[in-house]
Amino acid sequence: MTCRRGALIVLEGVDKAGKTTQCNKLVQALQDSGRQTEMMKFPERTTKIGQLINSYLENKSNLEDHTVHLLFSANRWELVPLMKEKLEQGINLVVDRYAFSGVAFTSAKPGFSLEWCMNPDMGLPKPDLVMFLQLSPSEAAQRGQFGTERYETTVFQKAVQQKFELLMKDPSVKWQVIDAARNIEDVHADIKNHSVDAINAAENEPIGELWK
Ligand code: 2DT
Repeated sequence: MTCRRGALIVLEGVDKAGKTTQCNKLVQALQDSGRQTEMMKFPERTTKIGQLINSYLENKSNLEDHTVHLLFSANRWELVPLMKEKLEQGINLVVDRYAFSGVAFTSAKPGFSLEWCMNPDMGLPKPDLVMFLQLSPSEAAQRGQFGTERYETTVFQKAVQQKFELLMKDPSVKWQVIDAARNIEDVHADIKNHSVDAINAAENEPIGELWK
């Protein structure tokens, strides 16, 4: 039998929705059930491009808005060979943010169309499932203060949420909205069920191309 490929599973959502916690729990649960699984996150701050992005996010440098958008995209493209290699080896990838964050965050800035923002990410490996952790701005506020990085303000996060809602209307992507206002274990159980379904469905399908 030929090796079954791994699934590409993405978690998206606004800040404070619990993405990173849930990614970690999902990876652990899938590994515990005997499925080879690894976690990735974007931006991946350790590469040369990632270091430029990190310095920008920490407000240690300024970059022109189009430029930083393209750097975020390049940061995904530079990891595509590795991602494909893992998926082809049968390893599932659980990814904390992907092109959807890229488009939602840049298009929340004045003067950026959704279309312009999507262009550089067209053709990336297409996720088999994108879960959007839904949390209202008031619920997010109850989870404490935002951090000090760029973009961590209520006004900007609301604009980002609206852009995610537009992206979720695209039927070419398999979106699943997850109610992130529940307790960690309930959210996790939901995410795990959807992920197992996606892994089973992906086995026999080739890796798709995003937005193409
Ligand atoms: P973390 O706090 O999850 O490290 O995110 N962002 C992210 C973009 O503006 N464009 C992108 O393509 C991606 C992946 C979202 C860091 C911040 O970077 C934003 C929050």
